[in-house]
Amino acid sequence: MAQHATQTTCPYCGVGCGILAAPQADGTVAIKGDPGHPANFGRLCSKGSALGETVGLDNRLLYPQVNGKRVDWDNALDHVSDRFKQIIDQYGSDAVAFYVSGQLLTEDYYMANKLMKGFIGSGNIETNSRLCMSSAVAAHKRAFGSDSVPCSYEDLEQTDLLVIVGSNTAWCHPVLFQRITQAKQNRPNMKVVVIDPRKTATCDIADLHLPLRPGADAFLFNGLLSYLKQHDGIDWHYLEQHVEGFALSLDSAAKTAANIPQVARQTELSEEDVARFYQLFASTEKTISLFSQGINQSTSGTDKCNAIINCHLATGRIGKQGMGPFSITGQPNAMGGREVGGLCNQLAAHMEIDNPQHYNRLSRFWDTNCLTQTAGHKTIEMFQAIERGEIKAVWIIATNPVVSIPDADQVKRALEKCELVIVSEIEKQTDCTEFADVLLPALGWGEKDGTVTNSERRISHQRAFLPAPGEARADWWMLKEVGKRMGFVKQFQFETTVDVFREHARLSAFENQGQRDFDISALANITELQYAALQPIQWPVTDNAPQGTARMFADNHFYTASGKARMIAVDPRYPQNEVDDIYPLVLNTGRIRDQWHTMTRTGRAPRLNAHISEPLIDMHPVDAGHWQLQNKALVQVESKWGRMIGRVNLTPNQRPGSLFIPIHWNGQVASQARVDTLVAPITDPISGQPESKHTPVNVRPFLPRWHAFILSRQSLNLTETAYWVNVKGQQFWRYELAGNNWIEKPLQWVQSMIGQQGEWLEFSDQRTGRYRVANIVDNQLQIVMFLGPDHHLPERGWLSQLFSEEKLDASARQSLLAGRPGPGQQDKGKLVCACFAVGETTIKEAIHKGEAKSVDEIGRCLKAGTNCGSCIPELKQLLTDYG
Ligand SMILES: Nc1nc2c(c(=O)[nH]1)N[C@H]1C(S)=C(S)[C@@H](COP(=O)(O)OP(=O)(O)OC[C@H]3O[C@@H](n4cnc5c(=O)[nH]c(N)nc54)[C@H](O)[C@@H]3O)O[C@H]1N2
Ligand SMILES: Nc1nc2c(c(=O)[nH]1)N[C@H]1C(S)=C(S)[C@@H](COP(=O)(O)OP(=O)(O)OC[C@H]3O[C@@H](n4cnc5c(=O)[nH]c(N)nc54)[C@H](O)[C@@H]3O)O[C@H]1N2
Ligand code: SF4
Ligand SMILES: [Mo]
Repeated sequence: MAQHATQTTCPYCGVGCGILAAPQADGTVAIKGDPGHPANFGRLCSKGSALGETVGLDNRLLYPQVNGKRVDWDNALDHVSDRFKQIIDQYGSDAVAFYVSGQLLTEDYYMANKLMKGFIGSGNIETNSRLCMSSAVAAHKRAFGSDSVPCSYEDLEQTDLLVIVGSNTAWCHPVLFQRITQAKQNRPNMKVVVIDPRKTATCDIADLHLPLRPGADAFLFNGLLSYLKQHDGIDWHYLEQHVEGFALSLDSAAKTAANIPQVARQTELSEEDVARFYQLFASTEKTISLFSQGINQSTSGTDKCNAIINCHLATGRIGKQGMGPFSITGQPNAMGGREVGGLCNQLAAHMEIDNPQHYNRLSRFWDTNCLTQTAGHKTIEMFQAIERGEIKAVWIIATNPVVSIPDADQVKRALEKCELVIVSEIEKQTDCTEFADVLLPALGWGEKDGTVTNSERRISHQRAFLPAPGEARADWWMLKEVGKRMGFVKQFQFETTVDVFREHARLSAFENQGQRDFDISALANITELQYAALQPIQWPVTDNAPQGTARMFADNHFYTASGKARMIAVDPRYPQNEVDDIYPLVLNTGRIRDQWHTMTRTGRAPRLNAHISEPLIDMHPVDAGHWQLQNKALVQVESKWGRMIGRVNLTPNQRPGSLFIPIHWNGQVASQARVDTLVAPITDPISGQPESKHTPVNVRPFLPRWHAFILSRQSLNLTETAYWVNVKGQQFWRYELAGNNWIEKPLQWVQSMIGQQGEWLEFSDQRTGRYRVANIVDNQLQIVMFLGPDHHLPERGWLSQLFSEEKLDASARQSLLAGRPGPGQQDKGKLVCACFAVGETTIKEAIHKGEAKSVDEIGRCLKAGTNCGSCIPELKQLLTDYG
């Protein structure tokens, strides 16, 4: 494989793993971790490992379309630029907008920002990073005068105390989690504290888990600051030399979170736990606080980030090996988006709209006289302005806002109303393309070429190894073509990605002289060959640091006017919307191990769909008792903004009083499972980031007249029933269904979908309303359906396995309509290890038999956990529960 493999990067999370990808003769792609990449050193998680299953062309958007008709590129691009010009002439430049994404390559992103801010002359470019990183960005700027992430991944391995707050690293940054786990094994004195209302897989390595009251983090960190002051934990020398604002911040902490008993009440933690955390922090010099969406996605997210950063400044724990506040980015190029100024209130290369010097400098560099003078609408406001008709055209690129923006039905209304919706996509049909007047086919991962920057500021090259399918083109190419057609020929004269990258690098260097943190001047004259061979490198990359920079602020110089960092006085607040009698539960949302965002790509990979297959509502058993909900029953969840239906999963890991629902299910794969229809469109006043982790909701059982599931070798069109979910499996499709219109003749119904050929096995019990049917052709299972009046249907695991069997044996046939394996047959149970398809039952059996007493032994006898390692926390849990 090695000689044909292309060195590239994973298109999913901000860890930014290097990948070796080798297309095979049979059309598949062999995927391996790149041993030479400093983010992963050869490791990959379950999602990265399954990339080969996602590159197929079914449902790919291959040709441009205008108003539902296929057109050629010239037509499509002329249409876009003509309509933009018309709208701008009539209503001004703020009547158009771009909504883009941290999954664009830096070159795409640079182009989008240049066109909108520099030449259309509006601030109306937003990115999904508003929903993701904007609180951290705002906090960095307040504290450091620049949006700089100080640390490196290496620091995570070298630290003595890792505080993981509002991050489920085990599932969301799995390779980094493996590196941390390994470091902890190598140095058992290293301590890990996890701060999260839920007990997550990340708690697997926690010495201390603080399941705090949702939204209470700023109380906890202000309390920590008070504690440090009271216990001689402050580095006064560092403060006096390098920090401003500390007196006010310490005051504010003392006023709002004075002592441990008070903090324990505010956070609903035990005094012992709070004290243990504070003692650990106070006594450990090498400390990192790693934070993510549990902190950022909040109406006080910026303050929460600063409350964390304050504790690092107060102790001087920044800019040194193994220490610092570490905001971890989510998307593969969230960091690159920040470099190019993708948010509506930034300029490119870490410059500011309201800084006259920056404004003037960028105008000269871009050779423009219409650089936007004002920030545009932030994401939530942008879609509200679209609904009001103020914004008349929007170009959506590499993001799926109908699924991912809070108050998602509002986004639907806005797009329905919008005069001109342009969508650049790789998929033919998404919740968003349904609203498109113009569809532009983009190159996807493996086909496109450019750079991305990961969480540790490391720029890596993402390289193409597949041909462009159909007429798909790169996102940057579409943007520059529209720019040229709008009359900016000279400024959009780019031939290749390296041209774009070079301009981006030159801009970072332009009149910089150490004033701006983002500086990759050493790459400003990069040649095509050098770009093609570019190896991963951390910015700043300058003449002084030609090999890049692992750690920022090592010289204690910050990018503020005084050169000092700032502590920010934080007045902690609870979430804006609290529970009440009508909406008594807190809805928390986030991610699961094997799906990526709105599932358009991971949903293609059967092995990623097997871990958690249905829209899931995690709930504590105490709450379930109160609302009389049974495990695995269908439940309707409702907020002031919308409702959804999913399957309840009872778990003691959940905090009583709060639900957790994943963000992934979209309207193409499930009837009513877009969780963002429920989420409140309220935002942090500073960052504009929505409060996606805290919406008051209520629950009630969803009680249709019948429940069913169908497993079918061929795909079916089943989107008519009150509840439906479809899932792609290994050689089958799975349909979860429930409805109110009774199915009178179930056999005929099934036969109307797949025909009557072959052998039909049926079981029917009129009295209980239970019905089962299976169809076998040439000794192979074609379809099986279980139907009943309630959700008590057999597990789907064993039946699913039968689709991979060449021939059904006699005992499988006999047990088919029982839905359970007969003697001599094996049910693997719920999938745990995605790489080797090892199920829970198999693992439990090995544990019972004494064959597997440790994760290593499970690996030795079943292979589970030995490839990507993403399931290791679950293996450990099984060992604890059944060992
Ligand atoms: N598998 C997978 N990995 C991904 C992604 C994916 O879609 N799937 N997406 C990527 C992206 S874009 C991002 S941004 C990252 C996100 O990565 P994370 O931020 O780690 O993921 P989330 O699950 O959104 O939320 C993290 C945790 O915050 C907790 N939380 C909720 N409320 C609070 C609170 O008040 N305080 C504290 N301390 N914690 C709270 C939640 O319970 C949750 O466990 O993941 C990236 N990685
Ligand atoms: N309630 C709640 N909502 C959330 C979150 C949460 O935690 N809770 N998290 C938020 C966060 S942190 C994020 S980052 C967002 C993510 O939300 P989105 O950005 O909306 O999610 P994706 O599914 O990644 O959307 C990317 C789209 O681009 C398409 N695509 C893929 N590659 C390319 C390409 O190369 N070019 C083009 N043009 N298109 C491409 C994909 O098919 C897909 O439709 O969700 C946010 N929404
Ligand atoms: S941790 Fe997984 S999803 Fe993230 S970059 Fe690495 S392989 Fe991709
Ligand atoms: Mo994100």
